[in-house]
Amino acid sequence: MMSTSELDDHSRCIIHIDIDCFYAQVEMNKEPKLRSVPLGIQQKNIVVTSNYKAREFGIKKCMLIAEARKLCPDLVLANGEDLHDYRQTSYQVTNLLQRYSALVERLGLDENFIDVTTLVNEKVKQGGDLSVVGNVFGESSERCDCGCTRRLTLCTLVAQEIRDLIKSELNLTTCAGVAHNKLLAKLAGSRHKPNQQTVVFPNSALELMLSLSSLMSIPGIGRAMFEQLHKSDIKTVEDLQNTDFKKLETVTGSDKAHFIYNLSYGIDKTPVKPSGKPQSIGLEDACKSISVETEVKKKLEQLLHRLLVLVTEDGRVPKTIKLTVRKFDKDSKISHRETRQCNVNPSLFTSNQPNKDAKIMATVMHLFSRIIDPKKPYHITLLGLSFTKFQELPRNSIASFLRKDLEVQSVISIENQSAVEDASSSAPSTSNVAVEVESPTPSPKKLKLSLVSKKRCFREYEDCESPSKLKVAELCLDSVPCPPDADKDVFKELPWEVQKELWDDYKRKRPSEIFCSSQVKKSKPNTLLNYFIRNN
Ligand code: TTP
Ligand code: MG
Repeated sequence: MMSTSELDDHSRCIIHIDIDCFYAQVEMNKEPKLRSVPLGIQQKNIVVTSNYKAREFGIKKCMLIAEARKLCPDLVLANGEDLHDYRQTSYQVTNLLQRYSALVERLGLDENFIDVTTLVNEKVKQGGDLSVVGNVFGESSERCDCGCTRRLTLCTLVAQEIRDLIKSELNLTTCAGVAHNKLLAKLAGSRHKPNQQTVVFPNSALELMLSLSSLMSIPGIGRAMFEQLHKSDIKTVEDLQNTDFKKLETVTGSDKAHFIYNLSYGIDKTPVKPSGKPQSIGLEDACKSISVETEVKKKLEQLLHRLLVLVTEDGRVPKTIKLTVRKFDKDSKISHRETRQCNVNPSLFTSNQPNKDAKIMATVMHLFSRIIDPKKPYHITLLGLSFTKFQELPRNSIASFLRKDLEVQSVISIENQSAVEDASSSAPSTSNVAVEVESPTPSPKKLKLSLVSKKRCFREYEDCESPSKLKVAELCLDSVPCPPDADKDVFKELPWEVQKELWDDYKRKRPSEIFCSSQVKKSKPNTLLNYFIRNN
C-alpha cells in the first residue's frame, strides 16, 4: 500500500461548504413558523429534502410523500418545484465566499469548494499558537511535517469564520470539510452534520477512504463506472486500491484508471475551478401527456415567463433560445427528447419592449413546429426552454470602438446614479449592456463607469446623425420582407433565420401573389455600403 504523503502534495488548503437541508432552510427563512414543525419539500410526489426535525422521524431525501406521511403524519409540506428562490440564495452564498478567494467552484446549488491557500499562507506568516476549530477526522495523532498541519489548522479557523458569515448574513447553517484536496474536504464535511465542520489531516486520508461503505461514496465515481468496476469484481475501496493497475486500465481506460486509483488513496489533484455564470439558463417541466397545441402553448408561456425572470436576474443578454420536447411513442413505449434552437433578437432583452413575451413565444412556437407535426397525433411528456448563449461584445468591432469612445467622454458628467439607471433601462443599444454584465464582480468604480456609458450611449444614439454614431444593433445586412398575413410587430422581432423561413414558406405557398402584389416589393439589401452612401 502506498503512503499518501510520499506521493501527494499537501500545499493547498481547500474548504468544502454544504448548506444544511438547503431547500428547507430557504423555506424556513421565508416563513419562520416552519422552523418549529417537521417540514418536507415536495416536488411532484416526492420529498426531495426535509428539515432536521422531520429527519428525526426517519424521513429521507427522495422518499415518496405517502411513505413520509406514514412516518410522520404531522409532516408539513412546502412546494419546492419553483427553484427561483433556491437559485438566488445559492448565488448569494457563492458571492459571499468570493470575498475569501477568487477560487470558488460551485457544485450543484448548495455546495461550493473554496481554495483559501493564499489567505492561509498569509496567516501562517503571522505565527502564534493554534488549535483546531471543530471536529478532526481519524484516530491517528501522527502529523506530517511539511507544514500542512499548521496550514490546515489555520484553515479550520477560516472555515469557521466563513460559516459564521453565511449564518449572520444569510441566516443559513452549513457544514464544512477542510483538507488539502477537494475529495477529502468533501468527504470530511459530511462526517458531522448539521452545522458542524471537520478537518482531515493527510495522515488520516487512507483511514477516511477505507471507511467508505461503497465505491459510489467516492465523488468522481458515478453509477456507470461503479457498475463497470462491480462487473470486474472491484467492489470496495480496498479492492480498488489492491487491483492490478494493468487490469484496471483494461476496465476503465488509462486516464480514468489513474484518476480513480488515486482517489481510492485519497489523492485528488484537480484544482478548484472558479465557476463563471452558468452557460445556459433553463427550465423544464415534466407532464403526464400533452397532445393539443393550446396546452403546449400555455405550458411554454408559463416556462418562458419564469425563465425571463431568471434571465433578468442573471443580467446577461441571451442570444439563443432552445426548446426541448420529450415525446412518448405509444407503439414502441419509448420516450425521447428532441431539441431545436435559434437566435433571438437581443434588443428584446435590453429595452422595455411591449409584448416581449408574445414576441419570444412566436419564435418558441416556430421551433415547436419544427419538432412536432401538429397534423399528426402526439404525446408530449416534458417541455423545456433555455437560453443557451449570451451576448459578448466582439473585440475590435464598431461597437467596441464606440463604447471606448463613449466611456472616455462620459466619466465627467455623473451626478445621480439612479437617474443613470433609469435612462439605461430604455437604452436601445444592446452591446453596451452586455459589456457591463459580463464582468462577474465589477468593482463599484467599474460598475459606475459602465452605467454611465449606457446613459451616454442612449443620448448619442438618439441624436444620431453621422455614421460614426450609427446604432450598432441596426446594422442589419439583409432584411426579410414581412408576409402580409403576419403581424408586423411580432415579425420584426423574430430572428433573421425565422423571418427568412416564414417568408420562404409564404413564397412557396403563394408565388403568384408575390409577383403581382404592388405592396410586396422585392427587398433592397440593406448593406453597410448603402448606409454610408445614404448618410453621406
Ligand atoms: P443535498 O445537499 O443532498 O441535501 P440538503 O442540503 O437538503 O441536506 P443536507 O443537510 O443533507 O445537506 O441537496 C441540496 C438540495 O438539492 C436539497 O435541499 C434539495 C435538492 N435535491 C433535489 O432536488 N433532488 C434530490 O434528489 C436531492 C438529493 C436534493
Ligand atoms: Mg446540503
